[in-house]
Amino acid sequence: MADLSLPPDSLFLGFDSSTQSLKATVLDSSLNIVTTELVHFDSELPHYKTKDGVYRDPTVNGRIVSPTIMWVEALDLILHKLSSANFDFKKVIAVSGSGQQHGSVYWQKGSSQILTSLDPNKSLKDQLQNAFSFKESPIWMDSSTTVQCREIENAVGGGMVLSEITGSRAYERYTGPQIRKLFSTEGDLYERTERISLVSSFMASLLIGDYASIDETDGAGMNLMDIKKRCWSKEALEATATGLEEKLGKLAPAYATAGSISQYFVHRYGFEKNCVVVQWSGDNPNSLAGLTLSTPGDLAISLGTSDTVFGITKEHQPSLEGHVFPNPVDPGSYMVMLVYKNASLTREEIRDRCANGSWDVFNKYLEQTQPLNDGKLGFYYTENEILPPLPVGSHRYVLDNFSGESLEGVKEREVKEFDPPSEVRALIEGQFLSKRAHAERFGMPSPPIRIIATGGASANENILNLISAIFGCDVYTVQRPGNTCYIRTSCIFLAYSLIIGNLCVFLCTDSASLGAALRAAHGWLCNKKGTFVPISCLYEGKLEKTSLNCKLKVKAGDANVASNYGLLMKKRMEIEKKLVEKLGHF
Ligand code: ADP
Ligand code: XUL
Repeated sequence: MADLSLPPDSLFLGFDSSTQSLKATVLDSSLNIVTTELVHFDSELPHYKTKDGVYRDPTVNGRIVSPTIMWVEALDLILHKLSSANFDFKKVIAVSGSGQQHGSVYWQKGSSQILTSLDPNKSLKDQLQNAFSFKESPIWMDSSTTVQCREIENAVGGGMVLSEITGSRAYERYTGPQIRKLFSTEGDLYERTERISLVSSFMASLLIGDYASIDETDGAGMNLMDIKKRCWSKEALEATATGLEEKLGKLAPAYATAGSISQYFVHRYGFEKNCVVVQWSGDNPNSLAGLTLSTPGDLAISLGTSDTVFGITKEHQPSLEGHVFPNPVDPGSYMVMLVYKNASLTREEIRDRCANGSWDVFNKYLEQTQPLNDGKLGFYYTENEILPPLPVGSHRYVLDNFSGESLEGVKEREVKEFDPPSEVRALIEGQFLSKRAHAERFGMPSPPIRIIATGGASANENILNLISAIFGCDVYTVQRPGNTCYIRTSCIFLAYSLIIGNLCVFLCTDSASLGAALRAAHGWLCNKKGTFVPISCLYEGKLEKTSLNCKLKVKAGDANVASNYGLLMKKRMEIEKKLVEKLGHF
């Protein structure tokens, strides 16, 4: 039998360049976590003056960007932190990473030259300061490109046609509409751009000291790639901007090697020169890998800056709702996903307004209120929402005559406010009723066999209990690491956790950087074998002995409760439909 083992004593480094932080997870050859690290943008790089890692432009409705150079500085800082903790970079034989999806970076003409000749005695930041034609990267939270979305859809024959070609209709945050906006409004800067990267391929470019390809999975989040042929779509390119194909470079499969680590990192941090950099991909696709999601009946719910619901399918069925991406670890299947912009930051807003800024008080309110919230339903949007497409605003309703048993005679009445405990429950029930409703509408498993929860808010057991009650199934989370480095890293996380008002956030929940480390090992193996090998070869028969093992957190409860929630969900969707008709931006 072919040897599919990983070299003993080797390490695999995975990053997650997300909205609020850069995280790192290191796996050993038994796929156990040996160390983790984190750079929190707002607090550790305060000179950029970001809030939640971003700038919300007060002058342009919906424009949300991040300073590109901040991500560059964060990479040097996280490696410096690992180095100061005596991390042995020499043992790392492969690196990969996750990027927040859709965000884009614009390399100025001549930057390739800078990238290939980085001086290890100087910081990345000092050398790349002037490498970008646009200094601010549009990110996934941006909603300023509705005009461009409609233009692109119209040019290819409609939203459904675009979804059939690329896996999604046009979405404001998707990279194609973002590029079209910059091309139409700042044509000279667009002209001066020699390469456009996604956050994922951008970070990989820094590591290999050259332009890295966009991977086929994250590439599907651009409205530019033909999802079946996995190449740039001529129609989509033409509908977006001129001269775009050469600025995008070639696509590569997620399991491919982007290149060897550059001399910069060999000299500055002590990496081995033959350490490979495996293609980076999107954070959600890497979470899918890290959660070892392979059963079509399983659903994952990621509760981070965005909330996402995702699963796998064998078929690509075009739809006007949701997204389809190639599965980053299985060329034979797809990843399907729903995305919510009002997620952790909206939960924080209500925690701060109603629960004295404390998750403990927030949780107490969830405990002291009843399932179905006495018929109180809330819609809370602190950012323009993706799903449903509703603008910033809050809407509260009381359902008269609602017992949970039937909708007969039930009428909604709009109200101005709820008491704080009901407000907290209305928020959480509302967020997950919406996820259940849209997941069912999108054809995801109902009820799922199980849900695997991940992301910062999956540390909250009260939220996990509610997910289980609403979906009517068991809820699992990724197991926490148990090793000697745990104490050290937990101190770092403790510091960060105190900053954001919560304990133990990242000890067990970052599946995106975990998935990236796993994909580093997978890419290394594929490279060694010279062909694709199924990722399951890495953990088959020994999953429970690795840090990838999921742990049962909440057992499915009373089926009646889930069925009553089904009725509340139906009513919520009726109200949502009316709100979209009145206020929706499509
Ligand atoms: P991202 O990767 O998108 O930057 P994370 O997955 O790291 O985001 O999640 C960060 C979020 O986790 C914070 O914004 C915070 O609101 C949320 N969070 C952390 N702990 C809790 C908790 N106990 N209850 C609810 N939310 C929490
Ligand atoms: C996915 C999306 C977000 C970002 C967050 O489509 O927009 O989940 O990936 O990092």
